Amino acid sequence: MLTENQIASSEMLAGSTELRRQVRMAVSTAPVIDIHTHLFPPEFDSLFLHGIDDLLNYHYLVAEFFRSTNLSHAAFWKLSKTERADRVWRLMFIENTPLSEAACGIVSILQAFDLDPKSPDLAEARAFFNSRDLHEHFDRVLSMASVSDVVMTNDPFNEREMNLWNSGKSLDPRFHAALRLDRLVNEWPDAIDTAALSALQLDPNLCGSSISRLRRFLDDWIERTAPLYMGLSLPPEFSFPAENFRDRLLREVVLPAARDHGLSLALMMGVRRGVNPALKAAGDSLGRADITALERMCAANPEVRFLATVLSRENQHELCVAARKFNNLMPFGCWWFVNNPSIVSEITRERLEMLGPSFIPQHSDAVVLEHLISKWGQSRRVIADALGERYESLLQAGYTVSEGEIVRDVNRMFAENFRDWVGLNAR
Ligand code: RAT
Ligand code: ZN
Repeated sequence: MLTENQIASSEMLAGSTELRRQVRMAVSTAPVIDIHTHLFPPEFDSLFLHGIDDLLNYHYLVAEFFRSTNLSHAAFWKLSKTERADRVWRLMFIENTPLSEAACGIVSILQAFDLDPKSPDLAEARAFFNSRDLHEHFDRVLSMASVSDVVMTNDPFNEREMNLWNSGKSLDPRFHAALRLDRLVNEWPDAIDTAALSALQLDPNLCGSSISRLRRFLDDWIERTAPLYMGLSLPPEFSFPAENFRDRLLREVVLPAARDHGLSLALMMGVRRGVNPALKAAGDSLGRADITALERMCAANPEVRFLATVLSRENQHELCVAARKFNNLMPFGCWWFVNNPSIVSEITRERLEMLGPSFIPQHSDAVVLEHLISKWGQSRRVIADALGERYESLLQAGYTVSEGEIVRDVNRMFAENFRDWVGLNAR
């Protein structure tokens, strides 16, 4: 981080070409804290996804694959992972041009490793990824993407993952946990029968000591994983307050745990799960969320810090306005269906205009390690353009910025806002 003296002594940028160049440089090299991913470190064994077969099985590509094939969903899922990857490659990269953002991302990953994006098959790419030492490869990818820290999504209801936590594996210090509470909050009372909760003898109506037992369950997982925040995704119809189990679980279990442990709560709003179950993970969709529910949560819980991202393009402006009203609300990222350059550009410009540097522009949502390269590469280009535009407006208004000030602003958005929000420095 630059000192105040360094910022003050760095040269003022009075020309627009040089200004743009400096912004691109600062944004493309800034170490970023990736605040929401689905990545795991190599020591998490089969949960650590990497390489060409995992990349081509990514659900963003799978959804698009079915746009261009007559193969049935059932027949596709009967294939092995490598066979599915071969099919996706042939259809989307050989027989068609990889125009979509997800497909273009694969091209940029191959390119980054000098692999042929027009190869007739995957032999070369497989040989390359298989030959890599996992730990070295992992370090290399983080450095290529300039990612300093990775926040995982840790589901206490995922048995495979939780067995790993229980086995006491030590974690690479660049990885941080985030406790994901979807199953608990959105699937009550079905959650009672999961392996995670079945021993707790919980009452489906949350009577008796169920609430305090659930609180202890959360306390235990908070102690075990030391999460930076708790998070959950919410359907468009989420309302607050409400007369339902979700509301009680939030009010009586999750929010008190957030308060007591000083943990932020990340709300990911507007997802409709399983719209086409035949597509499995690719079958989710979106809907416009009610941002007034988020505002009421922020108003009713001033001592809790909320992170929020919204899936529908139509909600983005409302989220900016909500953040102007509540300084316990931090908008973050351009999530999933809005993580496309055209929409990231629009959202980032809107946020800069309405919130200045007081938001977190992006997270990767990477599922496979090498996604960090494609997703951050593309996001950084778009964010640099949006930010360059703002500095140019300042220049036209009569305010020159220096290289040091640009680096300070980028660093704030790419790392410091999150660090401060979740108290990462104080840990
Ligand atoms: O964006 C995605 O890749 C989704 O499939 C989900 O993982 C989503 O980000 C989530 O965290 O629920
Ligand atoms: Zn995600």
